[in-house]
Amino acid sequence: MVSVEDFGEYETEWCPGCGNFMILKAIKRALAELGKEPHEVLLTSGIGQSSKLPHYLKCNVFNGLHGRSLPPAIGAKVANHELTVLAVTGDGDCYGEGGNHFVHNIRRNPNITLIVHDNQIYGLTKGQASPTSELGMKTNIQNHGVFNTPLNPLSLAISLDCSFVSRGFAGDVDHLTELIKKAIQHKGFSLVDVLQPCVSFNKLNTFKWYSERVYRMEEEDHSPKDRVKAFERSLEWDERIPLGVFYVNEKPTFEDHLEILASGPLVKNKADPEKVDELLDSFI
Ligand SMILES: Cc1ncc(C[n+]2csc(CCOP(=O)(O)OP(=O)(O)O)c2C)c(N)n1
Ligand code: SF4
Ligand SMILES: [Mg+2]
Repeated sequence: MVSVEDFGEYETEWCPGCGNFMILKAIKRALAELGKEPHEVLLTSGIGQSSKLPHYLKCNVFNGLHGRSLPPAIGAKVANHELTVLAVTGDGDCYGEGGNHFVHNIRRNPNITLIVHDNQIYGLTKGQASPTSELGMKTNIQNHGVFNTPLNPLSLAISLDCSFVSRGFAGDVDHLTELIKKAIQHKGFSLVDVLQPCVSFNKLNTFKWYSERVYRMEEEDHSPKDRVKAFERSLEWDERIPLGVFYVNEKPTFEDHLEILASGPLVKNKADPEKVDELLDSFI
């Protein structure tokens, strides 16, 4: 039986009280409750406070460039589709610098889970506006207030017909754990956007601010199969902010289209040097 302790306990560089701690806790709990062994899991990330998360649990890890958590995730998934692959990223890393990878991997639909620590700020670089920062929020750089229209990741994902779209809150670890479990179990590209207070640099979207607004969508109240309703729901913000699974659309994954994977993971194929020679010769 797998336990949370199997994923280890490490010292972090996060500020005391940061929402990242709860996301780490929820990921460990979700993996343990699903019975995933550390060696069966790969976490990829880019650059940011959020992207440090894979350093703080025991499993396979690839920490790459800013905005680039998804390319190694899909590469690894194709090489070994038996791996449980999670890309862990921040709102800047995923929706800003990595925006093109976000859009096009939704279209590809690899069977991976994307967890976005959405603190509505660039935390690591000390508090510049990110794509999800609120209009009017003042920062050291945006000292007259943010005037770029915020990006709504859920609406964007639903408009692209993303296979699984959800939102959690770092202040509700039980609910977030269940969401991450559902996202991992879903076959296809699964987005978990997590509202995560940054206690050092985002003085607007605090634990109190989120707690006063977030609510769990109940199953009888929302059907994730209805794309138009899901889109409408994704527009709810300000006074009330819904949490839960917004949209689900089961469809073939990227790996399903790759016939070569039908006989098993590529990593289990024995290398045949003669075939490599034949291939190289064919280019002469
Ligand atoms: C190409 C590139 N541009 C900019 C940076 C500087 N940089 C590093 S982390 C970061 C912002 C991270 O913000 P986010 O992804 O929201 O993560 P957080 O720290 O808030 O968790 C920036 C701008 C970089 N490392 N590489
Ligand atoms: S700067 Fe913000 S996001 Fe980064 S560790 Fe500190 S509180 Fe967390
Ligand atoms: Mg951020």
